[in-house]
Amino acid sequence: MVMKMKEQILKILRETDDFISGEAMCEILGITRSAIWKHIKTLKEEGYEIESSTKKGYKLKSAPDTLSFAELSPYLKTKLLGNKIVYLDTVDSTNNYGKIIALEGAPDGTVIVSEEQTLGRGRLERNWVSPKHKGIWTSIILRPSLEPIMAGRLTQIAAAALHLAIKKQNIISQIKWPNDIVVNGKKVAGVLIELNCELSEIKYVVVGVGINVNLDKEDFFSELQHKATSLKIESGQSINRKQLLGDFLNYFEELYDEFIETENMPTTLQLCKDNSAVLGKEIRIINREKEENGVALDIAPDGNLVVKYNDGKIKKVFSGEVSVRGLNGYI
Ligand code: BT5
Repeated sequence: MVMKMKEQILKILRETDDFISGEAMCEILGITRSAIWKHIKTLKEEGYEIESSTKKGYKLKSAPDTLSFAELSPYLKTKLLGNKIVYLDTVDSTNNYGKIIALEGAPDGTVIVSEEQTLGRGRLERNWVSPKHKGIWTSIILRPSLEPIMAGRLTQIAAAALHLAIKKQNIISQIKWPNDIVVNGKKVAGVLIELNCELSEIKYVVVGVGINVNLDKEDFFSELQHKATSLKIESGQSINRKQLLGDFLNYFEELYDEFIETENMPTTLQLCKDNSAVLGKEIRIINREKEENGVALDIAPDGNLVVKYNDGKIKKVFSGEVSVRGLNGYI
C-alpha cells in the first residue's frame, strides 16, 4: 500500500500522543514546513481536529467519522480487499460505480465506499435507502478464476461475514437466505451481487453490501418501518462504522480465501446454517410470477436452499431471483 504524504502525516499524528513539532515531521518525511502546513490545512478541512501551536507543533485531537482510506486502513488486516479504496462523498450506486471502474480495469479487491447513494439498488432494480454518513454502502470488485455458476456463493460468504462483524458489536443477527441480515425480525443489511462473465469464465463480480448502521427510524419510509431497522435502533447506541466495515472486510477475505482455495465453503455454510432465520420454518417462496409454500430444510453445499414443498416434493431453490417470506410477519 503506497501512502500519500497527507496519509503519512496523519499516521504520525495518530502515533504521537503529545504534540509533534513541525521540524520533527520535516525530518521524518523529508518535506518543507510549509508543505506540512498545507497538508495539515487540508486535513482540517476534511474534519480532522488538529491543535497547532507555534512552539509545540501539531496534535491530533479527533478524527471525523468518515470511511476514507486513511480512516479505514488502521482497521484492515486484509491482503487483497481494500488495497485500493475508492472513497466517495456521494454516488448513484456503489455497484454502478464498481461496474464502470471494473470495465476500465480496476484491480481485484478494489473497494468502493460512498457516504451516500442517490440511487442505491436492491435486487430486481428495487430501491435501497442509503442516507448520508449513517450507513455503510460499499461494493467489492473481485476477479476470481471460477466458473460463473460459482459466483452466487459470494452472497452467502458476504452474509456470513456480515453476521460475524455485527456479532463483534455484541448484536446477534440472523441470516435470512439468500441475501438478508435481520435483527429482531427486521432487515439491517442486504447483499447484491452483479456479474460480468463469458461462457466459462468470470470477468468480474461486484459484491454490493448495504448495512443500516446508525440510521434513525425517520430515515426509513413509513412502508419500510415495519421491516427495516438499523444496528443503532436495535442496540440503542451509535456504532463505529470504521470498525464494522474493517471487521466485515477482514471476515469476508478469510471466508473468500477458503472458498478460492478449496472451491468449497464449509465455514460459510456452517455460519449460514447455524444462524439461519429460515431453516426449519414454513416459508413462502416468491418467484417472479409464482408463489409456493414449503419448509426450508437445509442449505446445500452449493449455497442453494433445500425446500420441502407442500406437495411433498423436495427441491433446491436457486438464490438468483426469489424472495423468501416467513408465514408470520416479515421473517
Ligand atoms: C437487497 O436487495 O437487500 C440488496 C441491497 C444491496 C444494497 C447495496 S448498498 C451498496 C451497493 N450499491 C447498490 O446500489 N446496492 C448495493 P433486496 O433483497 O431486493 O431488498 C430490497 C428491498 O429492501 C426493497 O424493495 C425495500 O423493501 C427494502 N429496503 C430498501 N432499503 C432498505 C434499507 N436501507 N434497509 C432495509 N431494507 C431496505
